[in-house]
Amino acid sequence: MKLAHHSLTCILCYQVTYYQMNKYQNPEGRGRWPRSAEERSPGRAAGARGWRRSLGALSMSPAVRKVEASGEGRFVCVQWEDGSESSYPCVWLRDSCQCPLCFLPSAGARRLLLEDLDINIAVKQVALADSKKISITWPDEHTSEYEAEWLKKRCFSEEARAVMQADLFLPERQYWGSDLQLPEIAFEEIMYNDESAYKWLCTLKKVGIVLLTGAATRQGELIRLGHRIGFLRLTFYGPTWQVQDKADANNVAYTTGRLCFHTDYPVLQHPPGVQFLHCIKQTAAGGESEVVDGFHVSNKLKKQNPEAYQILTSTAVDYTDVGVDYCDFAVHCKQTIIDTDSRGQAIRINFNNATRDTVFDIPAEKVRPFYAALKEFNDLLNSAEHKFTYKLKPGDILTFDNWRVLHGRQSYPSCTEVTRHLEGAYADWDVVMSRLQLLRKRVLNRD
Ligand code: OGA
Ligand code: NM2
Ligand code: ZN
Ligand code: ZN
Repeated sequence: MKLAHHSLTCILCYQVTYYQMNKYQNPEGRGRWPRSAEERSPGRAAGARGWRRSLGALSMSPAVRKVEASGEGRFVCVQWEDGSESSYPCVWLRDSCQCPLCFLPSAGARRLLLEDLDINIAVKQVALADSKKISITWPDEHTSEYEAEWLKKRCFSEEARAVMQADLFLPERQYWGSDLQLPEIAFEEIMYNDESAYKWLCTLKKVGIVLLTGAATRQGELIRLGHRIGFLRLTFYGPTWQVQDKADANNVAYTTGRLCFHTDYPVLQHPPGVQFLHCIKQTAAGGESEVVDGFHVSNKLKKQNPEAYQILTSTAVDYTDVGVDYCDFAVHCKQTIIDTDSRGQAIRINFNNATRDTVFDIPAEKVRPFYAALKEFNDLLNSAEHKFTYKLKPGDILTFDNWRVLHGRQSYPSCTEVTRHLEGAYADWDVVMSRLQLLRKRVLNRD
């Protein structure tokens, strides 16, 4: 009864499905992906090789030569015009049905419930609707259609998956040391020009640091920058925060003292992914900024002293921050100094020596080896080969990956007047990556 209704409705909706699927996936109904950025604006796409590479992988408008069921109907095998083949598990095909009963196009989300998915499902019939579309009839007479291009992108081969994942997560990294050529873009450019904003965020993801120049030397510019990407990350130090020498400072950053290499806010379970430091006023003497590529140094440590690396990637360190600012706070958290992914690659550094707690929840005999490992990491961070020094000028906004780049500052003379003032703010990588993907679609005409 339910099934009959389901398939009937599905057939009735078919025209709608077809239209909505296209609208969702390719609103302007283009037959091919657009030209490269370089083609569209010659000379403006310097450094755009990365864009073209990913475009190349997506620019195919594949045609299907043949489609058939295989593996006792548990797979659908697509033979492409170029001779290659892709095999799709039926359970995934059924789960991914794009009809209006199974999929809500306005949300781009699955309506189908897992309860209603038969994981042993096999196709009843599979056919080529045309060279750009396949059609499947399921045992309950429900029918599904899949566009060739949509299928090709979702091919399960290792290579195709790698292309798709690279497109979604932009994992490419350019490691650097003291030789860093600090990437620079004019602040107003990224505020009003999508191509510049796209380049800013691509570089921020790949290199981990970009200097924006020529901002007004007043508070509030980071609020504007926050609106440009979406929104800023609020913390206990406020929506934005003022780095200057303060009486009864509630953080070591708010003194004139030297700050050794750190990432901000490892006391939060999800430390801010991106940090902005806007120089409003700079002291004549001292106050230079230092930055270092924490991922590059982690790789070095792993090679140089695997045991130290093992300690720093496995020891949970206690952090604490107690005080009053935006509101009162008493925060505690455990973090490993170096977070790694399932393949052992460093994905986040969590190190601020100032907020590392005196409470240390490890057996006494492991304490000294931990300090030895941390010292070795710290020595590598500070080596002349790895650290890059730059003195911010009023109007500069340093933007950097707070999960990757450790930063510090040299001390400067204390004075009754404020001689140095930075406004700071955070953003989450979720928000930044979201803006990056939207800009990419717009800049590359891919919406
Ligand atoms: C901070 C910080 C750097 C500086 O506020 O966390 O690292 O140059 N400031 O003052
Ligand atoms: N400030 C700069 O981990 C930290 O305490 C970083 C945060 C005070 C907002 C400093
Ligand atoms: Zn369906
Ligand atoms: Zn800091």
